[in-house]
Amino acid sequence: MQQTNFIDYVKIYCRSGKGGAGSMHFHRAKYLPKGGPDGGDGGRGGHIILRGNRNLWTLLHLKYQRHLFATDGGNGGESRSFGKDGEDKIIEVPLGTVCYDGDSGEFLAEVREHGEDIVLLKGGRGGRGNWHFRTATNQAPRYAQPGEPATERNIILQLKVLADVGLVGFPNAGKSTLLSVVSAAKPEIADYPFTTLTPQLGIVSYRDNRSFCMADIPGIIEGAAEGKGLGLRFLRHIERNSVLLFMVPVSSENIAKEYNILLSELEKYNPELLTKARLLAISKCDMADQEMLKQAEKTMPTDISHVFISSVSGQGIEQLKDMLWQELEKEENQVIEISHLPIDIKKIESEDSGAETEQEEQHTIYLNEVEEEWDLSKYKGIGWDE
Ligand SMILES: Nc1nc2c(ncn2[C@@H]2O[C@H](COP(=O)(O)OP(=O)(O)OP(=O)(O)O)[C@@H](O)[C@H]2O)c(=O)[nH]1
Ligand SMILES: [Mg+2]
Repeated sequence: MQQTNFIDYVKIYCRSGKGGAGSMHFHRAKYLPKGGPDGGDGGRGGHIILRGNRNLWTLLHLKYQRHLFATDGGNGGESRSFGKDGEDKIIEVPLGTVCYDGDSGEFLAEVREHGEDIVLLKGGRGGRGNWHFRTATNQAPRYAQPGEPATERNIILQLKVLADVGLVGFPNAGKSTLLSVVSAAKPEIADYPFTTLTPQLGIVSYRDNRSFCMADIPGIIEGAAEGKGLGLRFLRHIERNSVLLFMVPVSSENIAKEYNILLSELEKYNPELLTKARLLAISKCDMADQEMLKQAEKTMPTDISHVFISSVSGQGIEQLKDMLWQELEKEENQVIEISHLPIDIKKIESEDSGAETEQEEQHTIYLNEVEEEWDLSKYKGIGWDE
C-alpha cells in the first residue's frame, strides 16, 4: 500500500487580530494644570495572509495546524503614542492553491505566483485616541474609539496542481507506466486497478533542454461523478493543465466508447475541462496483433488526433512528445483560465477526511465494487514486469 505525504485538502479555522483601543488620556505635567487630550491610537490587528511559495508541493505542513490566529493590535497610550500593530499570520501555500469558504464552499481566492500575497481576513482597525477628537468647542473629549473586532472564518485550502499535461484514463490504462518512462518519476505500477491513489508529477525532458510537467492522476471509471471508484475529486489536478492526454489500451473493444465515457465524466465534473486541447494515446501497442490494430482503427474516435504508443517497446513515445509539445506551444493553450466552481462541502468532507485514515479500507471497497461490474481480465498487464 502506497503511503503518501501528498495532502491536497485542508480545512483551517482562522482568526485575524482585533484592533487595539484608542487611548483616553490627558497630558499631565508639573505647573500645567490642563495639558489637554493626548491619547494615542490603537494598533491594527494582524491579517491572515495567503502567500504563494514555489518550493512547496503539498499542503502537508498545514495538516496539523487546524487553527491559525493573528495577534491583536496594541492599545494606544499617553503622549499620543500608537499601539503596536498585531502580527500578521502568513500561510505559505504551493502555487495552484485555491481557497474556499469552509462553511458555504464559495470560492474565495487562488494563489498562482511565487511571493503573491492575498489578504484572506483583515485585522480590525485600531481605535482612535481622544487626541483626534479635540475640537474648538470640546477641548477635553473624555472618549476614545474602541478597536474593530477580529473576524473569523473557516477556510478550505485545496491544491490544484499546476502541470502542463494531464493524463486521463481508466484504471490500468498504463498512465503511470508512461509517466515513469518519459520522466524520472517513479510512480507505483501494477496490473490491478487503482494502483495510483494520489496524483504524481513528473518533468518530461524534451529536445534542446526544454521540458514540461506531466500529472498522473488516479484512474476514472464510468459513474465516477456519482462517486464510483475514487470519484472525481482528483480531476481538480487537471483543471489547470493546458493539454489533456487521454489513454486507452489497444486491447479495448471500442476505443471511441471508452473515450466518450471519459469525456462525459470530465464534463460532469466541470464542463470547462472540455475546452482544453486533447490528444489520444492508444497504449500497450507492443501486445497488439494485426486484428487488434484493425479493430482499434475501426473504433477510433474521429474528433481527436491519436498516436499508437507502447511504454515497453518505446514505440511512438517520441512522436507523442512531439505532439504534446506542439500543443503546448500553441498560443491559445498558454493561458489557462478556469472558473473554480463552488465546492459541495458535505460531499467533499466525507470523501476527503476518510481518505487519510481509511484509505486502505476504501481501496478494497472500490476494488470489490469494480470487480463486480467489470471484466477485469481485459485490463490485466501481460506480465512483462514479473
Ligand atoms: N505490455 C504492456 N503493458 C503495459 C504497458 N504500459 C503499462 N502496462 C502494464 O499495465 C498495467 C497497468 O499499468 P499502470 O501504469 O499501473 O496503469 P495506470 O493507468 O497507472 O493504472 P491506475 O494507476 O490503476 O489507474 C501494469 O501491469 C503495466 O505493466 C505497455 O506499454 N505495454
Ligand atoms: Mg497509475
